[in-house]
Formats: sequence, C-alpha cells, structure tokens
Amino acid sequence: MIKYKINLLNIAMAFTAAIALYSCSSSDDSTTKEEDNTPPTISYNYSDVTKVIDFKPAAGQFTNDIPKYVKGDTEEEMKKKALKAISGDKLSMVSLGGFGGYIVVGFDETIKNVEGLRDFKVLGNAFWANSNPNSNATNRGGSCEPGVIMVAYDANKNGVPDEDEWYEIAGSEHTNSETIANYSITYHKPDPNKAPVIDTINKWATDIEYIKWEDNQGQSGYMPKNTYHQQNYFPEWINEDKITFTGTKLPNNAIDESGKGTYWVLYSFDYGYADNAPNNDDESAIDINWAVDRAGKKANLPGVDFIKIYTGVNQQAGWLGETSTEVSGVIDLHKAKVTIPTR
Ligand SMILES: [Ca+2]
Ligand SMILES: [Ca+2]
Ligand SMILES: [Ca+2]
Repeated sequence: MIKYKINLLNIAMAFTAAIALYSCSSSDDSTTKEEDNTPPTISYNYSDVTKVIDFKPAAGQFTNDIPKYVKGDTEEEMKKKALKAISGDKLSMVSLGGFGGYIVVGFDETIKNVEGLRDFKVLGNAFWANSNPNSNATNRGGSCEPGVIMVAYDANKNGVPDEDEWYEIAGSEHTNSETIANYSITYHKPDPNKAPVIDTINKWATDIEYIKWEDNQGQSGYMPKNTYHQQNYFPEWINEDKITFTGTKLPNNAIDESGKGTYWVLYSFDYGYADNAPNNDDESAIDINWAVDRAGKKANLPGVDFIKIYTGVNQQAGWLGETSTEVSGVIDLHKAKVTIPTR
C-alpha cells in the first residue's frame, strides 16, 4: 500500500527526494562555461513571503497540527506561526484543511507581471505517484490537492488588499462545467461529548460522523475522523460554533484506482493551481496574466502584492481523508531569475 499522507515525514522525504533528483539533472559537466545554456537551478528551500495577512483553515485532519495550536493561542498567534512556517527559510508548511480554508500572504516587493512569462510559484507538497495501478491513466497524478489562487495588486497603495483589488487566477478548470462558482460550505464545531460512530468496513475511521457540513448546493455530509490524526479537526482558536467558506469549487480529482479503497490517486489539473504539481514542475508556476474578474474578464494587473490560496475541492479520499491544500511558501520567479514561458 502506498501511504501518501500517512505522516508528514513521508511527504517531506518524498519532497526532498524530488528536489535532489531535479538538482542532479540540472548539472552537466560536459558543457564548457561558454556553451552552458543550463537554466539556473532553483532550490525551493526559501520563500519570498514576508506577511501573513489572514489564516483561516477549514476543518481538517492537519488543522491545529500544521501549524501547531497550543492551548490559548489566538488568531494573531496562529498567523505568526503560519508566517514562521512559510517565510524566509520556510521551516514548515501550513495545511488549509477542507474546501475553502485559506491563507492570505503579502510581500515586501511587488511580484511583477512580465509579459509572456509566468511570474510566481506557490510552493506546496504535491508529488507524483511512483506507480499507478491504472496503466491507462492519461493525466499525471499522485498527491495533488489543488488550491485556488487569488491575487491582489495594491492599486491604492494603502498596504492592504482591499475587496475590490482581488482577482482569481483562471486555471485549467475555470471553464469546466463541473466547476461551481460562489460555492459555499459551513462546517460545524464537533461536540466533544458526542458518541463516535464506528464503521465496520472503513476501519481507518474512528468517527464517520465527526464534523457535520452543509453547502449551498443542497448537499450535506460528515468529515470523518481517522485513526492517524487524533486531535480536534476544527480550528481551536475560532470561538464560533460554525465556520463558512465561499469560493470556486473545482471538480473532484481523487480516484480509487485499486477499486477496493487501498490506492487513491489524486490527479493533477493541467495548470493554474497551488499544491497541484510538484514545486520543480513548470505547471506549478503561475502567470499573473491569468487573473480575471468575477465576470471572467482579464484583470491586466501590473503585478501582485498579495496572494490568497484556498482549498479548491470538497472531497474525501477514503483513508487518506479530506483533500487539503498545503502551502509552504511563494517564490517570485523574476527575482529568482527563473524563466518559464506562459502557456
Ligand atoms: Ca506574466
Ligand atoms: Ca489596497
Ligand atoms: Ca498537499
């Protein structure tokens, strides 16, 4: 059994291995200095993020754990922990939980929108599967947990992203008929005194009716609790009994390729999302030119000062749990001198 998400160490190890492979393939001793057209190698061990404006993860198996909540922590303290995790040497990452959970980050310098080129990467922990039981699969897949990216240019120079400054990056699923704009979901704080509901088939679940949710499409359900993550899945620093998130919901991307619940493949969308392709893959890079307004019209931004990322799917993948976007930083590709043409 491939244990994609069973613990973070595995993810971190896979992630490090991917970087090592990439670094090796980029050096070539046979070329002389004059002839060497090898693009500069970028290591993804730093981040250009300098501010966390907002951090509100949805319910999730890594919520209160990445970053770690300590009893008494306020929202401000959680924002500081998030900043420490994904800025500078980016010591860790943040997990955004289920659909809608988000983080808003800012930078000391505007990331410029250079014509014809992609401009930034949102770093995550996506990786490709080593093998797929479905040999007919045409899309790339593995652990891809797509997050929707929004961008804001500080047009009025007041140092904050104002409501009318936000635009959405129209990724490959923007025109997919299964994508739902203005999707809204509410998660209810779990009652610690409620008796857990055990399922004899899904033995990984310690409570299959753990966190109740309903959406604005007439659907409702439960986020189960699993045996690998025992902490509270509802953000502990939020005092309200329920939290609501609104955004663009992407189609489900997880398929149980084993047919028996043991091997889930989370397929990658073509482009335009966070945590949807490995950090060293060009499809994790974003062109600011893809930003559109609510009517789908191009925003034509000169650059971006703020980026919001939120989990874009409402999906349970069996024992892997809910799909949650992870963010470990943002890289300004122009500052990094990395040239990636747009599509
Ligand atoms: Ca650009
Ligand atoms: Ca502003
Ligand atoms: Ca992830």
